[in-house]
Amino acid sequence: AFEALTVETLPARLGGVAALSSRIGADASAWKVREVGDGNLNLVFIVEGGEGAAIVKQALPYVRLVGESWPLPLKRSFFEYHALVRQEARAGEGTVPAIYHFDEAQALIVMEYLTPHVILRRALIDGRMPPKIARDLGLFMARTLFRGSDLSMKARARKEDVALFADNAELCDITENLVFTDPYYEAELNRHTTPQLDALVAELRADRDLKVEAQKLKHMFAANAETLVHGDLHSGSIMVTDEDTRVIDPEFAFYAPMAFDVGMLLANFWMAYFAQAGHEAAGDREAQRSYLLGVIDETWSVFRAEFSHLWRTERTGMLYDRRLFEDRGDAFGAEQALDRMLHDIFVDMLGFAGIEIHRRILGLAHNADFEAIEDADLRARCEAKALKFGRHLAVNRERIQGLDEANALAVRIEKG
Ligand code: SR1
Ligand code: MG
Repeated sequence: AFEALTVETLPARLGGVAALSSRIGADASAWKVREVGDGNLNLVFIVEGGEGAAIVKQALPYVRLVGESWPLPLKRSFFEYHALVRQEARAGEGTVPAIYHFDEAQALIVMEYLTPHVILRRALIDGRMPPKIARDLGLFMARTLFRGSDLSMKARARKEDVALFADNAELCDITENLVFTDPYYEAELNRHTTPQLDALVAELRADRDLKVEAQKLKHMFAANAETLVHGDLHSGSIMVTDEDTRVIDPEFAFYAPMAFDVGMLLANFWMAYFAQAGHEAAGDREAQRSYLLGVIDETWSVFRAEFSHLWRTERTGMLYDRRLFEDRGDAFGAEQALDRMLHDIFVDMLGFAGIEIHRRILGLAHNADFEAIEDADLRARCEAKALKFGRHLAVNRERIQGLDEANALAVRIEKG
């Protein structure tokens, strides 16, 4: 039966797991164990032995952030494991942590301890500018999203995978409610930590156009099983050094629109941008702002270029079948179809980004970019700008011509 690990019980319980002891040292009584989970859902242990270290991540049967009153299936660990396997196969070794062992009954994954990596969100708050993230994340998204779709996979294999991940419904339900619905009414779980925002929050909750767009985006998320998305690709789900970028925590993996991962990621970069005024002590904030806008721009262009490359070289699925175009030369219609698809991803990405920004300020799950700003007036000013920007993206996304326009708007809002 499932039993949650503790710092005390872990060595005795996992001492016999060869995949762990062979890596970190066979004498489990000498292991040093720390629980370091600071996310909303799970236990995370760093286990150090004489010969190395590993991470043990274990799901709990409830939402850690809220407590036992909110049960959550242990099976999310199964989906995380299967998502990591697929992401590594699609994006390449070294893009996610290596997996050493999976125990479905105990809902635990033993995986690579990434060091000296830090969580990207923390790095950005501290004023660091990891140089490779845009390229690494643009490639990661293009490869996982393209190769998990009907553009690449065989139709039956993809349909079977859609069926497998369909059982991750409770995690999807969290996204469907916390991201797309709760922020736009007085939901019980909502909290905004800044009373100075009350008037703006009331205005947003009375904003008919915004509500309609939020529901339209929710409909897309729920009804468009386009590809296997990470499902929670924010800057807290990425670990970095200056040389290396790893995507972690895909327990929300599900078949959903490609634009969802891209939108969530860029939203978190835009939130980091609007939070800069609250972290002046950590360095040159103007330089950090330009860096972030550059990262947003480059992530999208790398995504676009790699997606286009895969489209031209790896279209092995049933969609946009080469035979349709090849009799007149592949560029005849395939390039036109590619342009349309990238345009749709771009527009939907902006919408998902706007909604993600709102939910991190108005909903249950906040982020440290804003929460770490102690001065409530300053925090409110940062959050209000982000909310205004998010609203514009969600409502006017079809009229935004490119990332330059979106970034220029962010700059205008930031400067007031
Ligand atoms: C109750 S879970 C809240 C949030 O934490 C996760 O990281 C996801 O972002 C989810 O929406
Ligand atoms: Mg997570």
